[in-house]
Amino acid sequence: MTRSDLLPRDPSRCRVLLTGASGTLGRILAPALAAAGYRLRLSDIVPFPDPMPAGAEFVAADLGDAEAVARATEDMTDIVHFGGINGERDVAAIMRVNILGANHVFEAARKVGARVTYASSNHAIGFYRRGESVTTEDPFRPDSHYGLSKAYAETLGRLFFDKYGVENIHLRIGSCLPRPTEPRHLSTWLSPADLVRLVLACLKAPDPGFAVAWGISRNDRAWWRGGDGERIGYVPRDEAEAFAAEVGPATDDPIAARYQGGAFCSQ
Ligand code: 15L
Repeated sequence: MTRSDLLPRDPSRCRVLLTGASGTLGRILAPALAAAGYRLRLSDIVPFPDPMPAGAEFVAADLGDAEAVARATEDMTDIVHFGGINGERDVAAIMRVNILGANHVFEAARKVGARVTYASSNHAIGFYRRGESVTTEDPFRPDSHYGLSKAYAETLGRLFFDKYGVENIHLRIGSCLPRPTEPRHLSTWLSPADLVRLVLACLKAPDPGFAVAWGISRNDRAWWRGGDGERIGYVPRDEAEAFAAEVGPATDDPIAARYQGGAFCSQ
């Protein structure tokens, strides 16, 4: 039995560690989760650049440092793990921050009985062709060492649920931007408001077990189907199609144009 079986998932009863708080998505989530009533501990390797949300504290922690991650996780009911390297980089850096870092996060979650909500990425399946329908049951086809690190963390989550009962939800995020700016985004867009809805659903879900959800808005041209989004209570509201007339030209890189992961496939 995990701690979340014992406590109602009411925001006032949850204490949430947000890793990567100083990154682009962390800075969207921190004020939104605080406004929803969550007590937050923000963490990153660089200071939080915005005014601290009400009731939040900041703890610096390097994901590659197991003890620092364990300290940051003390007393938490939830870890919203958005920290890490967010694009392709050399293997050693990805291994330390994303892969070893995910191990540190899951191990810390196991020790305190916290639920993990993880920022996975579409780049775990980026080598499917555009137009091909992909479900969360389909094999990983990472398009980069970055995408491979996301596939690794999802599989690590599977292990930690099956072996230790650590609840964890993986969000295969598409392109979280203020608005779609290129044709690929008409399939992959996640609006900032839907990102918040998605993470709130993860925090509130009564019994997620192990779950994988697509992190996209209501996109008519979405390539991704199924998954646990509906089961955990995620109801997206924004639609990429509303921006179809405004997006710029398609990429002229033939490899990027062929695959769902876009430029990550040709890097
Ligand atoms: C990601 O995973 C990246 O972190 C982000 O910078 C974008 O490239 C996004 O995917 C995307 O695929 O658009």
